[in-house]
Amino acid sequence: MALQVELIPTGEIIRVVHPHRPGKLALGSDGVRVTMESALTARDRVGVQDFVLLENFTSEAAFIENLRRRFRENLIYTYIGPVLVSVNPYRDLQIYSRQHMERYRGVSFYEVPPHLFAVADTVYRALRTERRDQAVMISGESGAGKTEATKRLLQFYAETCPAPERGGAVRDRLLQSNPVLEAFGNAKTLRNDNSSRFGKYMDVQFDFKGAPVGGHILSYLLEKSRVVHQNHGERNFHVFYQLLEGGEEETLRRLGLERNPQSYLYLVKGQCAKVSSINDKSDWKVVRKALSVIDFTEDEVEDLLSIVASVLHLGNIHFAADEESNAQVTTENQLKYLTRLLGVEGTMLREALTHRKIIAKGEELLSPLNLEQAAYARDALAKAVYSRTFSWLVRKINRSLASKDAESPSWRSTTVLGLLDIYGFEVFQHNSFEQFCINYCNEKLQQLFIELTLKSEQEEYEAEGIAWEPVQYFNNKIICDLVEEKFKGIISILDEECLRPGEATDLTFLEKLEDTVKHHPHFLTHKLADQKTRKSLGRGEFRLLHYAGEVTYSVTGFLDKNNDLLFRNLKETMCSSMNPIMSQCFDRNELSDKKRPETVATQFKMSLLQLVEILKSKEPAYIRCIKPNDAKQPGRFDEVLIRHQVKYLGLMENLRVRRAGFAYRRKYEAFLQRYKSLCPETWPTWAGRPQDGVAVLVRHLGYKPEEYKMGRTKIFIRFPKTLFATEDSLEVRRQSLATQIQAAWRGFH
Ligand code: AD9
Ligand code: MG
Repeated sequence: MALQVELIPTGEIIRVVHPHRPGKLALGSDGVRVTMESALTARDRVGVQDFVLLENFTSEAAFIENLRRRFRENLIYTYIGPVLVSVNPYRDLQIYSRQHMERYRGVSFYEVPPHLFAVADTVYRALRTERRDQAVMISGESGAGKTEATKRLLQFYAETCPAPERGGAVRDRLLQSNPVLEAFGNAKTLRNDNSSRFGKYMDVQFDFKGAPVGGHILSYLLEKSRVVHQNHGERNFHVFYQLLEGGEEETLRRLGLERNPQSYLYLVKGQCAKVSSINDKSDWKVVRKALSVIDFTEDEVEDLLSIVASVLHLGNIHFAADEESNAQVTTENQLKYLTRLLGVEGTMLREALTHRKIIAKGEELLSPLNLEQAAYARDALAKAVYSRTFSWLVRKINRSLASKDAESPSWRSTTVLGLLDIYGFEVFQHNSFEQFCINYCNEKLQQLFIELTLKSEQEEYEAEGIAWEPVQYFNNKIICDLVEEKFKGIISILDEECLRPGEATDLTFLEKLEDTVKHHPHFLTHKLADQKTRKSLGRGEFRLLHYAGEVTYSVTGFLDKNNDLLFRNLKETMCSSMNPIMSQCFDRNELSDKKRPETVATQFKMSLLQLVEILKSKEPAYIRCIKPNDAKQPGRFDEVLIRHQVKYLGLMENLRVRRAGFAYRRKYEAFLQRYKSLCPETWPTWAGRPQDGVAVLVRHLGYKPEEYKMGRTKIFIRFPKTLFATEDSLEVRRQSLATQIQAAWRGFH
C-alpha cells in the first residue's frame, strides 16, 4: 500500500509531511513517492507566506500582488512577522477542523503554512511556558472576519486544551455564550449580515495545567438605537426574528406575538426581515440550547422572552391626540400585554408613556406629552429595556463562566488569554453618533497597535544589540486627541452642550466644534471647507479624516443620544416591575441619585481607556482582517478596496518597521536545526553553542558580512534572496536524499 505523502508549498519552506507523522519523510512499500515542486515555482504561484520575504518590500503593488496570489489559491493567511493578515474568503474553506487544529499544535510558527491556529497555538504556548497573560487583538473593518476569527480561536482552545479537573462545563459555556450574545448583540447591516453591534473583550482563564477554568466578558456600548430604527436594508437585532420564526406556538401565544415580523413596527423599518444567508429558525434552536448550557432556568428564559416580546409590543403602541393635543394610548391590547409581560401596573405604565413627571421645589408635577414627545418616551423606554437586558445578559453569562476555583489557592496561578472582537470601522451614506463611537473605538485600537508593534520591534533590536533604524509612519494619535482631549476634544464639547438643556441644540454643538477645532487637519465642516469640498458637506454635518478614511457625520441626534435620558416616571414604572430581570436592571437607587450620570460618550471613552490598559498589561498578538469585496462574495478580490485597507491598517508601515534593515530573523537553535544538513561541520549534530554552529554554517554557505548580523540570541538576515538561496540549497539536498532513499529502497527489494 502506498503511503500518502503530502506536500505543503509554503512559499518559504517546502516540507514533506506524512499524515500520521508530520515532519517525517515517509516510506511506502513501493518506495518514496515525492513529487517536489521547486521552491521557486511554489513562490511564484502562491506568493510568500511572510511579507517580510518580499524582495520589493516597500512596494504596495508587490504587497497586493502577494495577497492576490495567495487569495486565488485559497491561502487567506499571510504573516508580517508575528502579525497575521487574514482575508475574508466568504466561503467555507474547511480549514478549521480538528485535524487542522492538531497540525498546528506544538509546531513552530514558521514551519507550517500561516494559519489562525498557528497564532492560537503560539499564544497558548507562550501563556503556558512564560506564564504571562496574553491578548489577541483582532481588527479590521466591518465584515472583515473578526467575529469569525474569534469564534475559531475559542473553538481551538475549547477543543485542544486539556480538560480542567473540575468544572469541565466551562468549555461548553465559553462556546455557548457566543450564540446568545450574537442573537442579542448582532444584526444585519449593509456591511455585514452578522454585524457585531457591541464591542466584546473576553478573558479565558487557564489553570496551571493549561486547562480553561473560567472566563469573563466585558461588553462595550451596544448600538441601542437599532431597537427602534433601522436603515433601509438593515435589520433589528437577530433575536427578534429568531423568536418569531423559531418560537413554539405556545410560547408565541403566551407572549401575544404573531409570527410575521411585518406586524411589528420595530421590525419593518429596514424592509428586509428575511436574509438569504440567515436561518432564523435554526439559529433560534441553537440559542435556546445555549441558554440552558449557560445556566438559564426555564423561568429565566421565560422572563427573558417576555422582555424581548415587550419591546415588540412597545413598538406597536400608538398614540392619538386629544382636544388639547395631549397624547393618549390607543392600542389597548398592546398595553395589556406589556403590563403582563413586564409585570407592571397598567395605569402607571399608561401614565408614564403619556406624561412627564417633574420634581420642582420638592413637588411632583405631571406634565402631559404631545404626540411627538410620547413617541420619544416610548422609544426611549424600548431602548433602555433592551440595552439594560443586554448588560444583564453579560452579567449573567459572567456568573456562569466564573471560575469555580476563584476562592481556592490555585486561582492565584491562573493565567489569562484575552480575545478582543470589537465592531469594525464603518462608513454609511448616513453616519451618526453610533458610527462616531464605533470609529473612535477603532481609532484607539489602531493607536495601540502602532504603539505596541513599534515598541516591541525597537525593544527586540535593543535586546539583540543591533542598531535600530527609525522608520517614518503615520501616527493617528492626532485623531484620538481630536476626539477625546479634555476641554478641546469633540466629546468634551459635546458634553458641555449636553449641560445646557433647553438652550443647546445639535447645531449649537456643531458651531462650538467649529469654533474650537477649526484649524485641525483632520476636521472639516461646511463652513470651514473650501469651495470645492463644501458641496459634499451638508450644513448639519462634520467630517473627520479617520486613519481609515473620511467619514461625514450628521450631528442630528448627537445631544440626545449622548444624554440618553429616560423620563423619571418611566424609570419608576420599571423599578416596580415584577419581572425579575427587569427589577435587576432598574434600581431604585437610580431615582434618588442626585448626581448627573456620565454621558454616553464619556462613559464609552472611559471604558476604552480601561480596555487599552487591560490590553497593554498583556502580551499582544495581532490579527489584521481584510474584507476582499463589498458584495460579501467569495473569490472576488477588489483591488481598490483592498489597497485602501492595506493602507489604513498601516500594513506597509508595519512591514517597513519589521524589515527595518532585516528581512528575516530566527533563533540560533531553530536556524541551525533547519539548515545544519547543508554543512559537513554541523551535520548531523553540532556539539557546541548553537550560535557558534550558525557562524560556521553561514560561513560555509558563503554569506557575506553585509548580508547578516549575529544578535544575542538570533541571526538577522538582511535580504530575502540570501534566505531563498539557502532554502533552495536545502531543497536540492532533500531531493537528492529522496532519490538516494528511493534507490536504496528499490535495491533492498
Ligand atoms: V463587524 O465589524 O462585527 O460588522 P466582522 O466581525 O469583522 O464584522 P464577521 O466575522 O462577522 O465580520 O464576518 C462576516 C462574514 O464573513 C461571516 O458571517 C462569514 O460569512 C464570512 N467570513 C468571515 N471570516 C470567514 C472565514 N474565515 N471563513 C469563511 C468567513 N467565511
Ligand atoms: Mg463582528
